[in-house]
Amino acid sequence: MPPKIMVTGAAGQIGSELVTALRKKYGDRNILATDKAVTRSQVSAGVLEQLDVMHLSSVERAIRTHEIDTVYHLAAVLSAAGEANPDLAWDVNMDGLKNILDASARHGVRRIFWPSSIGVFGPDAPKTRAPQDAALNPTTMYGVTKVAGELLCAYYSGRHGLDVRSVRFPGLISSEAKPGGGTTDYAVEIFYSALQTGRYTCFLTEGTVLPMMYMPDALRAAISLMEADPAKVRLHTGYNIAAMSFSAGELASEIKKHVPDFSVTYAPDSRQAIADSWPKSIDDSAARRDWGWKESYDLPAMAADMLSKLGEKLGLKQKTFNASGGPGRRKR
Ligand code: VAH
Repeated sequence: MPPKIMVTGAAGQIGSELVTALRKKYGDRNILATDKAVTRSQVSAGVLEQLDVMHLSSVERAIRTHEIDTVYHLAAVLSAAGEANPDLAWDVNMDGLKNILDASARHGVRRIFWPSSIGVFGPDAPKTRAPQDAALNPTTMYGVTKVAGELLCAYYSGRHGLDVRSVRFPGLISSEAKPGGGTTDYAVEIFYSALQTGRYTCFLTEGTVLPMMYMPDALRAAISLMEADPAKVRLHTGYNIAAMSFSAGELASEIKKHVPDFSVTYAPDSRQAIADSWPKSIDDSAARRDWGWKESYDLPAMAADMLSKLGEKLGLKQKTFNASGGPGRRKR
């Protein structure tokens, strides 16, 4: 019997691709895609339903009406937007999550996925291979909501027996919906600029190294964690997961292998301080051991696939971009 899944934040960077993957895997009729901001045509086409996770009664009604037994709760305010509006970040990221947990506990939801982030780490965490059990002292409101969210999920797991599962996503790179308000957004914007204008001004320094992951790997991580045998899911806070780490300059160089005339200048802004507070790489041995996590894309394979997919999406006549490194070669 396939699960009846509700996705919140379904119009966002992760949600838009996750809904497609879930519909393909479990069937369209078993996936309820919701978002706060939806257009009339999206609703009439049955693509999205309007749902504001800040309204508990609306969340309960959606779960009851559609007999939801599984929730992927993605609606959130990201790090840079959260620093610009900390109150909004707290309200959406905390009250929204608590509404999902309360409604799930009241209406028999079987399993919940909620994305944490490497934003939980602060400047005092090890910069290289930050461990699963590092002290979590974030210096952003986003990070505070992710630490508090992990603790809230663990509390509901213990107190109400909710099966809540979570990973600490690194920066995510994707070709469908653009991210909004993140510190790692540069790693998506740069691809559009390479193909559309041939030049990009990066808001982080050339040498800024951050943990990153290609969206196909992120979706596979979420779905395989949700399908893992409960006995193997030891943590109900957020599992560290990793795929690659690279600097803004290394990403620019990889793109230039395909777009030789591409030029990048670096003009760090307020997001640099956020990036500087995060680790450069992550130790994800717990996820590998407990539920078999392993990435498929490294920097060359991701860049080639991104350029190819974006070239098609933007209707640009581009040569096929051949991955210079095969998927699955681990780059740290
Ligand atoms: C952000 N993309 O930049 C998110 C992510 C690790 C970064 O959590 O806020």
